[in-house]
Amino acid sequence: MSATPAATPLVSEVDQLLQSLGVPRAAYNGGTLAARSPITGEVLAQVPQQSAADATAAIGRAHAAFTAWRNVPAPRRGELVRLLGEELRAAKADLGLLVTIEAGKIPSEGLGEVQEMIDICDFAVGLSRQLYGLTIATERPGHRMMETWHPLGVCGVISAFNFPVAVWSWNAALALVCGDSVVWKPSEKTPLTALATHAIAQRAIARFGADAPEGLLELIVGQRDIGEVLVDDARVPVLSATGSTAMGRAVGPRLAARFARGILELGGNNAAIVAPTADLNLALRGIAFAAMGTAGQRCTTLRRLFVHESIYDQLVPQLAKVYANVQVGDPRTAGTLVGPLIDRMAFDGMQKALEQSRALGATVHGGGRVEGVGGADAYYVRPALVELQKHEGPALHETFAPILYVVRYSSIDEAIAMNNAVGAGLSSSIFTLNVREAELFMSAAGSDCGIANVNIGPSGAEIGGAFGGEKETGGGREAGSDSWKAYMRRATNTINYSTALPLAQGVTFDV
Ligand code: UN1
Repeated sequence: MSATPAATPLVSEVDQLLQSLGVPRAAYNGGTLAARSPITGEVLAQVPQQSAADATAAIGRAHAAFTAWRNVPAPRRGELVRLLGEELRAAKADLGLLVTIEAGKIPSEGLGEVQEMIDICDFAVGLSRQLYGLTIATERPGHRMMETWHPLGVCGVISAFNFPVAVWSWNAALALVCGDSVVWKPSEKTPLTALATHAIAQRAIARFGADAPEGLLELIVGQRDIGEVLVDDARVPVLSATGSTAMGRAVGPRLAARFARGILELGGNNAAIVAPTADLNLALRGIAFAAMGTAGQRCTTLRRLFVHESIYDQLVPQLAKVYANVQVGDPRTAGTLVGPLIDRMAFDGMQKALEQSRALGATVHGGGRVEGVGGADAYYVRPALVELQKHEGPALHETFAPILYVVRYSSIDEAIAMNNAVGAGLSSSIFTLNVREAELFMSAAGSDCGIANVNIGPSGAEIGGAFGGEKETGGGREAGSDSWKAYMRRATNTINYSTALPLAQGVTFDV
């Protein structure tokens, strides 16, 4: 057992927040997982961790819950998600602040993350009356064909530190209306926001009443071993996993070995093209948010910028000025736009990528540690703008930090080819007022990513669209559009209401 952290102002504030959010003190005291704030680097709480056996037991409870929940009518299931949305609205300020403290986001982004949870709840409530299947024309007289969508089972969710609560909600809100139960393993870097979200969800369940079985929403806090239990348990037919491509490479084959569905949301190496006709003022603002927002720690963060040679010398010096002046610091300080990196590992990874860039002869603006904010274990950096002669080296891989690589291009085909010339395929964008370029970029021969935007950056998607990407991003889709189908199983039904038995394809079989 570890000691309770010393009661600094931040520790006391977090304790008060967790109390007002309804988290029992036993859930964040006396355990072995140190929950930290990247703002100061200090330990906020000692969270008890679950073992592999605990995880298996949680899956057992969730599986039992599923067998009851699947029989509750979908619109009634939607009512639970409506209550969850209500509870999230009531808790928005506190949970948003806790996201700021535990993940280091500026307040508008902390609150925005909770808003994203509320949005997906609203979407899922409507969806609970729209889980439509097709009716299908049959070739046989006196027959009817249709498809029905049924609940699938326990949905596992493994989420990352950078969207510590929204990613759970994209999955949980859909899974719940689809008739599935959920077992959630949050990042070990952000257990407190997970505990708070779990408490909020339990309030919704309590208000909903007896139709919600025990075990419907399970939370397991701990290390990789309990994630592996979720990956391997045959009672988990669908697993949503958000994290690195390396994690996906480990998870994907194990899911495939037991024919489970993976909703994989892995790395991104997102690019933007700035074309000769671009509205440069708008592009500048779009690039700044997409590349520096969330301190470069979104999977949709803009990491590569392709600037047409005719405007390079106009745009890039302006961008360098924005990079030099953006306020880096404690996210709670007014005016701060760039908060801390999550931890030392992120800082080291960033410095390594910058060294590799320098070795290639790149011009590096910024990128150094900002001293004098937080403590020795807090890592603040000035975002880096890296002018590369060629599209090469560290630009070809995701580094989860605020580094924007800039490369010149001369033809749109060359720019699109560079956009597509990396392993990841999550998000992309083009700034142009030329409709031919915009349409080409979004066409079959254009960007190969799951998200392709025009005149906005690659990050900050709304929940209404399907979210996810191709290639090494893993192919999963979450949130809006028809992403719900991954959480259900489809049955095709053929009904014969005649007295004859005509066979399909003209086959005869007279006995
Ligand atoms: C993530 O970084 O894991 O599109 C998700 C966005 C956010 C979601 C990011 N709505 O940037």
